[in-house]
Amino acid sequence: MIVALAGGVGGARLAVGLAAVLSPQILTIVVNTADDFEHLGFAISPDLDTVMYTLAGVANPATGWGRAQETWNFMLALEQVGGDTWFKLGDRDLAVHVLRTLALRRGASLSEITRVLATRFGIRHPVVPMSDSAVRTRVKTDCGELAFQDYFVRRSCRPRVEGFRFVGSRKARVPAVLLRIIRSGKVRAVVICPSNPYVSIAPILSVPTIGAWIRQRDFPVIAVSPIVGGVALKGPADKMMRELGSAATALGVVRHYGDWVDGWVIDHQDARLKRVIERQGKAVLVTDTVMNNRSKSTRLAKRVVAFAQALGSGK
Ligand code: FO1
Repeated sequence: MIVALAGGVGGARLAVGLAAVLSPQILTIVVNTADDFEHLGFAISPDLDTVMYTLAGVANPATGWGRAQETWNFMLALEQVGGDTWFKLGDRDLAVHVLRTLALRRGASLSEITRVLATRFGIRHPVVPMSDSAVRTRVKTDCGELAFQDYFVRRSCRPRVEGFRFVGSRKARVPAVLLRIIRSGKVRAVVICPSNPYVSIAPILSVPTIGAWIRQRDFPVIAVSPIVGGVALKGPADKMMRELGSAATALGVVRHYGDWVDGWVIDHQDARLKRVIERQGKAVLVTDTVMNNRSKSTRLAKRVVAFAQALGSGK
């Protein structure tokens, strides 16, 4: 079995490629839920929805979040009656927020409603939240500590980041399906998708059972660098790295993750870093990591899986 850890857009795109290459019996996608929040009475799970919509082929290609062919009548009507419209909820997108909120209110777990929704979107691969209980990213900034969506959307990632807390991670309730996979001893590799190391991947690793499992692993962990040519392909990862004193380079990401990762996948643009990363004791695969269409996602996924298998046989 192969487990992929995914957050927002970058993670979703590699998840699509992995799902094209691996069967639902082999691949499980574990998704960050620390961006989740309650808004207008809805339980919102942005990264679960980005992964689900992207796998289903209905994600908005421009923004990476929300639905394609979206309309905004609800937002317009809400604005006319003085509602909060800083966090945009499209008319199609609303359907998932309503069903998830209703299910949670009736006592279903987040992993259960995620499984039901993914099935209804025709997704066959397991998409599993990292926790069925609330874990919330708090962003420490020069404007004080902010809730994640306040920092990310309302303030457009402008505040200077000083650190993060993942409130609730210590007592996070790992979904049963993920516990079974962890305890099965059948996992042959973990793939860390090119998501934001600080606010997409770190929250997943902060869940004690998941973090301990990966630390004591007997399989290779492969990570695809979210930084290409010194910039994040999407989102604030490079800005966060600079603000936290890391070099916003593929090497900076390697150093940031440290000994969690055995093999690194970096883009051709960063090929000059291969040797210095190998000197950190890592295996390195240099390839095209820019996934601007599904066939490139699939091609990258094929190479990542082959890389993982090569490292696994050596382990
Ligand atoms: N991101 C924005 O920058 N502006 C928005 O108005 C916005 C709305 C939104 C609605 C649903 C959803 O699932 C995601 C949404 N996002 C929006 C993206 C979201 O903040 C990010 O996807 C994650 O939290 C970080 O990956």
